[in-house]
Amino acid sequence: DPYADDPIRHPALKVNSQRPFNAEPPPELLTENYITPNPIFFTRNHLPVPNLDPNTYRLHIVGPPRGQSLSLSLDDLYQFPKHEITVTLQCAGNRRSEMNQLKEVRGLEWRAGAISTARWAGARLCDVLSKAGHQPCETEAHVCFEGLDSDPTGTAYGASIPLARAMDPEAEVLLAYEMNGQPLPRDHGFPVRVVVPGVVGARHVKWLGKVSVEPEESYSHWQRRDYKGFSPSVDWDTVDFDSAPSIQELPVQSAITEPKDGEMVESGEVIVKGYAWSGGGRAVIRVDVSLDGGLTWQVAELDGEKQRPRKAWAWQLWQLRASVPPGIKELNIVCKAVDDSYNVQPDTVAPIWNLRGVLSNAWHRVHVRVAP
Ligand code: MTE
Ligand code: MO
Repeated sequence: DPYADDPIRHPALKVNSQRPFNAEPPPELLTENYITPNPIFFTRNHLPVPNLDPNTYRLHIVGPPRGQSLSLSLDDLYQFPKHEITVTLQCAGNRRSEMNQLKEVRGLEWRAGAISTARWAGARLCDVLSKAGHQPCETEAHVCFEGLDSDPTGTAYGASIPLARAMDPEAEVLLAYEMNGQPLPRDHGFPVRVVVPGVVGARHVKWLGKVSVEPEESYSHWQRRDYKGFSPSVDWDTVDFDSAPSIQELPVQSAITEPKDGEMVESGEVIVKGYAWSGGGRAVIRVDVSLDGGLTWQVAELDGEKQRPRKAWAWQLWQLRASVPPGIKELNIVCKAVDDSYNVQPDTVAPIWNLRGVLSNAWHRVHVRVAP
């Protein structure tokens, strides 16, 4: 069993698959803290978790023709200026289960918990690439990452991001060795992972082994044959993965974490809680909540670390206290967020349905009954 050496996990996690391990925190725990505690941070593994020795660990940075390749120990990585930022990480498949309800999609049945937030610390990728002699370049190029996890054929997890993002100090792409002040937990990439603020989880390569600059995107399955969006009309017989760009920055997202679907709430007043986030450093400027399925709206209170313009890498938690007039027997609670480009979420799933169930960001809906 290649998974026999996987780490022990927190019992509160809702497991979507054991081997490889994929799990999300229950919604009410997800928004209990602005910073997600490491043991309940959602986990998305495609392969067995490698067990890496920090003393012999080396990160291989391939240099350009007139530069130098680097083989960095953890101590070498600690010599670069330490950069710490709060970043929300979201899987492209977050909320896939809602797409699957409409029409079958292929993928893990994530509910709204394939998203979490941590303080990440490490070396900036641009500093390490510069040390190897790389420069921002005008022609299009990509930084390819390879994980040290691999399948039985020896194929490693891999992904890439554009060189322009990697070399931009303002984009704050990290080679992270700390998560919430601790060494990375094994499930989250020990000893080193990539953190690409504002970008889909799939590019945040864990157990990082190799970084290279290439004229083309990574040839990895997960860059080229997955994590792409398609029209609702495309099915598995007609899909052409080369026709769509890889997902990088994610669209605006929000979800309700309390109350839970199907719950009974007290009459008089209801407290609705949730999270909201947008990709590409776009800040969430507002969350609208409806208790009547979208007929009328109230503006929720936002809470969390103040985000910098163009660098809003972390989510906002939100809350709404609303009165429930007597006689109301049920509530159709809906939330939708707006980001600082005034991007909004689509009201229903059907027009964004896609065969892989990614980018599921329709208005989030929760139905509750009201206690008499
Ligand atoms: N990196 C490696 N090496 N192997 C993986 O399976 N999964 C990716 C990414 N990096 C993955 C990886 C995906 S799809 C996501 S959403 C994030 O890791 C999840 O990170 P987390 O498990 O720390 O939440
Ligand atoms: Mo993912």
